[in-house]
This record gives sequence, structure tokens and C-alpha cells, in this order.
Amino acid sequence: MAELLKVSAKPFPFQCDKRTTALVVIDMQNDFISPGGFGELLGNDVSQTRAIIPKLQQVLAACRAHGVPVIHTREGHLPDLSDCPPSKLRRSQLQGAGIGDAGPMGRILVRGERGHEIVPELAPVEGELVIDKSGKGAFYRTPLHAMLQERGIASLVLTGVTTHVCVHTTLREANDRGYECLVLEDGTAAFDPADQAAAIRMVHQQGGIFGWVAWADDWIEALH
Ligand code: TIU
Repeated sequence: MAELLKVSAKPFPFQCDKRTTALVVIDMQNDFISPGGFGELLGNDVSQTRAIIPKLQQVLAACRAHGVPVIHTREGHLPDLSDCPPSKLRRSQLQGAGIGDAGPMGRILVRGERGHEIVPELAPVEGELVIDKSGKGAFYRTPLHAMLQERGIASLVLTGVTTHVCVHTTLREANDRGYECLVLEDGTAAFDPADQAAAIRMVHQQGGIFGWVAWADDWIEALH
């Protein structure tokens, strides 16, 4: 029996079956959230990305309480950087935040380092999937699609950072693979509010070209 949820959203209410919906929490790791991480070394202010932690704690608690599967992602590279495209490496070096270089949080954007860890407030609990990705999208060179298919997941609630970079890339990858996507406006953040506003608008314009946008509280309310 389907358990239909209806969420107040833009451009019109989002509907999904609770049993075939998963929450995706994208890259809430020190590298994008904490001072001394990759994001700050690139010249960004991390106060905007940090600010969504409390709302995401509420979203996580609600999803866990209502049996909605949670998937966390992290962006980072193998210690030998063999999965880092030379173009990405070069650009990071030009910005003075070379991937693999020593930084305040360990080697920049490398798996196993402090910068790569999910912030403790949003740490995964037992049974939750953690997808390590080398790209911006969570589907590129990861088992995510196969894992979702195996579990019969058809709809994704997308949260995390940054909205215009890794959330959007994942959203677009998910669209092309046939998933219905809901982006939580206050469950996502960019370093610059102008990028946040543009990225959110791009989701729901043209009648929901990539999907829907809702406030976290409206998603939580629909779960109850
Ligand atoms: N720089 C930036 O805005 N984001 C990234 O590099 N990765 C993610 O968005 N996770």
C-alpha cells in the first residue's frame, strides 16, 4: 500500500510515496561547512553553509522517525588523487587551495582527512548510506543509482551544499535518470545568497523543469 505524501511546494504541490522516497544530504562535510576547509580556502564565507545545520537536524530527525531512508554524500579524492581530473586539480591550485595539499583540516579534499568528515551535528547513524564521490554529482562514478534502484526509490528530497554546485549537479543527474526531486530551500545553501536564489529559481521555473522546491517545515509537516 502506497503512503502518499503531499507537500506544499513551488511550482505546485509535490507528491510522493513515503515508501519510495529517500532523503539525500549532500556534502555537509568540514570542507564546505567549517573554517579552514576547502570552501573557505577558495575564498568563501562559510557562515551561510553552516547556518542550515539546525534545520537539517530537524529534517534528519523527522525522516529517521518516519522511516525515510537517508543517504549522505561526501566529495573527496583518493589519497593518490588518481580520481581527480587534471583540470580540477589545476584550477584548485590556481585558487591557492590545491587538492591534496596540506591545509588546516588535513590534505585538502582528500578522503580520510578531517576536511572530508561530515560535521558531527549531522553524522550518519547506523544503516544510513554514505556515498563518496569524486565529482560534483552524486551519481558520477558511484553506486548510488544501483542502490536506489535496488531499494525501489523513485523520489529524492535533496538537501546540503552548495546549492548551485553539488546539489544542482546531483539534481540534474537524478532528473536524467528518472527521479522526481524536491529541493528544500532552507535545507540547502550556497556561500553567496545570490547563488542560492538563482539556483533555487532554476529548479522550479518552467513549470518545474528540474522538480519542486519546498520549505523544510512543509516537508516535515507532510511526514506527520
Ligand atoms: N565550491 C562549491 O561551491 N562547491 C563545491 O566545490 N562542492 C560542493 O558543492 N559540494
